[in-house]
Amino acid sequence: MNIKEKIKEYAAKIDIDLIGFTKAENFTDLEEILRERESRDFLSGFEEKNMEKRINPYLTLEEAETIIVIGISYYVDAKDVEYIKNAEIYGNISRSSWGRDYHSVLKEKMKNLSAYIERETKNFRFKYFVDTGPLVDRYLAYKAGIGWYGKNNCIISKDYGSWIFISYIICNLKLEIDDIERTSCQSCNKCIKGCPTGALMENYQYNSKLCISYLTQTKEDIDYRLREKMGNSLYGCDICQLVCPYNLYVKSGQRDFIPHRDSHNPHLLELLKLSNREFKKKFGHTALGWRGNKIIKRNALIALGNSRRKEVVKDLKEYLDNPSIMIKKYTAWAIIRLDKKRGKEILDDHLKKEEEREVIKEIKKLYKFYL
Ligand code: B12
Repeated sequence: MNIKEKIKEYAAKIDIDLIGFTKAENFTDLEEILRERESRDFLSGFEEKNMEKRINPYLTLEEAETIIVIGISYYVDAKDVEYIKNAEIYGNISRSSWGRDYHSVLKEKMKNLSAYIERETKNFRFKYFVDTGPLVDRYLAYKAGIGWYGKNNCIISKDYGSWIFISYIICNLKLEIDDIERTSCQSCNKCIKGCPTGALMENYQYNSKLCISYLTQTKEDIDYRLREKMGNSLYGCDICQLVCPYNLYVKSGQRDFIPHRDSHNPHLLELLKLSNREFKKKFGHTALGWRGNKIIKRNALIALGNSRRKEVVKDLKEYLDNPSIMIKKYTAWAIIRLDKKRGKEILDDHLKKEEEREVIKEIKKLYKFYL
């Protein structure tokens, strides 16, 4: 058995669902895609900023020869999830943040796999990354034959659909490379039509600044009309994957991603009450932990504003006195969105004591927009 076969066999043994090999080289075709996105102001700002580093693997590992790409399925079977409460009063957390933080799950796999390769070869030099590395994960996955580019921008695998995380080991071993996956999306366009904010377009065009997943993560102020389209999203968005026919019959993934109790579908009013310590306990081990209590609370206020449950206005009032200006502003938005008449009464009353100019200005802006 040659070394590539051995690596594949070991990978399967440690529950790596997909593995592929591609050549380390200058990715000039990728540069075009990235420049196009940049020029249209469609990048999210969460990407690696140094363009050279994204397309030139030698800047990461001088002696790079091959990039070993792995895919791990995070699809969780319905029977393994506590009942998902659809009532508007519960928030939605996307599947990529269910269960254990995928960064640590995948890092463990990479550590294990590279230790194996180290034992089996001489002078093995390598670096591995999950999500936050300099290169473009989907591009590498595509080149290594893990899957094809879906119209929803996600890499879709024949067996696992798009519910896969990607990571890679860039190394100095010369290994036989794999073919790309020749399948491609047909003309259903369900993801493009299904995206509530129009973030997805034809020809793989995508404006990340409109993507609900981005909106739940950004610290920038969110446009009122976009807030209205966020529904009950607390972190991430799965709409363009849930509507995808390639995701209908897929194999289940690793048990690590089974969510603990209601951590995928929390009660919004309870979420608003969490202290930083309680937030850490509930979400610290998940992929959304890094975003922090305040932004997730802001998203909970947006979700409550979209809930159509007028009766929660009374529970929201206390957040107008929150020490955070952002929380005050989004509370005012939620109140007026839920109930214009009662909301105006509450906010008029609040204006009598509010001292923050930014909050006063926001309330006046809300009156102008909604009343
Ligand atoms: C920044 C980022 C985001 C941003 C912007 C997303 C985006 N699409 O750019 C935000 C916060 C919005 C986000 C959201 C999500 N993300 Co994200 N994100 C990243 C990150 C860190 C960089 C992405 C990037 O470089 N974008 C720039 C564009 C140009 O690159 P790209 O996304 O790879 O786009 C490819 C295609 O669009 C295609 N393409 C573009 N134009 C054209 C034209 C033609 C002709 C062709 C053929 C192809 C093509 O080529 C591009 C290059 O690979 C990567 C990890 C990484 N370091 O690469 C994860 C990553 C892409 N995210 C991931 C996930 C899981 C998600 C979410 C599903 C999470 C969620 N449930 O909310 C959503 C999906 C949103 C979507 N439909 O893309 C996974 C994707 C796994 C997969 N199966 O594809 C990654 C790879 C993380 C990981 N290591 O697993 N993400």
